[in-house]
Amino acid sequence: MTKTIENRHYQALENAPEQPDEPGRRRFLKQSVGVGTGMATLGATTISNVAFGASDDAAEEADDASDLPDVIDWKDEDAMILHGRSPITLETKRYTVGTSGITPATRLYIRNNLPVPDEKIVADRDAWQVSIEGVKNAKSLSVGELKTMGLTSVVMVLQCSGNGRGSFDHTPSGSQWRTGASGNVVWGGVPLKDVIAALGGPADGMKFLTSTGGEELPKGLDEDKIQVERSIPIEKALDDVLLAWEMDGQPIPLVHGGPLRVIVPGYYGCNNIKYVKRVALTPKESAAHMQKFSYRVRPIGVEASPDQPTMWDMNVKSFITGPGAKPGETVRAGHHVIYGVAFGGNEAVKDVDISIDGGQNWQKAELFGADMGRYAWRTFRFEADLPAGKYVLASRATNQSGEVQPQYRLENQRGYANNSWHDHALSIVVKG
Ligand SMILES: Nc1nc2c(c(=O)[nH]1)N[C@H]1C(S)=C(S)[C@@H](COP(=O)(O)O)O[C@H]1N2
Ligand SMILES: [Mo]
Repeated sequence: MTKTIENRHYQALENAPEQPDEPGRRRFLKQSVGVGTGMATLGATTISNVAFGASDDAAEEADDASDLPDVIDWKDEDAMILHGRSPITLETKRYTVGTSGITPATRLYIRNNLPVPDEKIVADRDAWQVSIEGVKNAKSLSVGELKTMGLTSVVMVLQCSGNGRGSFDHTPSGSQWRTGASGNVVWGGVPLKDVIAALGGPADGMKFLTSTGGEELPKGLDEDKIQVERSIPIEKALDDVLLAWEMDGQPIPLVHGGPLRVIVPGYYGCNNIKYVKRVALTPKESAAHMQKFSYRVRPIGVEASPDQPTMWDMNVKSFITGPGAKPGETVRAGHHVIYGVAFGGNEAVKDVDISIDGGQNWQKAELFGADMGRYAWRTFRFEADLPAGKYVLASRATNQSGEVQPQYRLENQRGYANNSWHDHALSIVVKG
């Protein structure tokens, strides 16, 4: 492997040098970001008035996803925005989300920190080995063996921590995702707690679950810096985490983590380790850079440090997906059904309010269709007569514990956790 390629991999994980501070247009909000436990409050608050209009049409047209790399040539390229080929970074276009609730594999976003492993790892899926550590009887198990130990499924929103990063004024480093680094996916596998119980239960003093990705690491670099490894609290690990081999009714495609993936319902994407080769209960969080310094929520200009909140549980969020979200789409004056998706984060969504005037007036939307459980997103609809004119359609979700989607995002260096209803509003023009 050449030096250039190594450097590129390294950079991808390190997320490139950070942008200098851009004073003046920052809004630090006193609000919970909904990540981690004991979430801190960041900075003081000044809300400046920004112009409404969150249309992402122009940007979508700029990122042509035709001629996709072989390993993902089965993706529905018309539905995708390509942010990067190496490592692969692919987003779902907002208007293609659909109204039946599930994200088909062909339209699910992709985020890889390192090159996708060779196809040979899915040639014999049942032979894939995962080392289970930090239990009384540590052992390496094959996927075939896991399949004899238990079975469950969960519908879950998979969402990248940086989803919505494209709205931040300070242009945080990383992919400029709009709404589409998210999808609602059915996963099938074995409850991790059943596997742990079968191996004698947790060893003494364990406080975290640390999972390691099975990518081959570029040689000559510090492993701790590039290893894809994340830790989550052991309470979550022993609750509803899965070791999954199936996605949307099929073996997990290679790019999405087949043969085996850790699924942490309600937590951000980065915790759902693909091609998992090691699942360990540990006394401490991983010492890998990805755990210690990446995915830390910190004020703009502040260095990353392990005492900052990490991207664990997701916050409440929703976005409208139509009508009018498709570039060039004509919306005619008359009766319309406005629709979208809403999710509660680490718990179920309770309500969605809709505004057609940029947040001045709100009315209840109706949750419709299949309720796929607390970790899934829920489709919502709202009927309105829309005379010709300009509209700013906004949605604002509330979850079961009463957490409401805020008007403004929490400003932070890396552009994580954006659930601002204002940033996700959709500007449409209705023609007579
Ligand atoms: N092994 C491994 N697991 C990984 C990653 C990775 O690069 N390697 N990326 C993580 C991140 S940041 C996200 S957002 C999700 C993306 O999952 P997807 O590509 O299936 O959509 O996978 C997570 N798990
Ligand atoms: Mo991510």
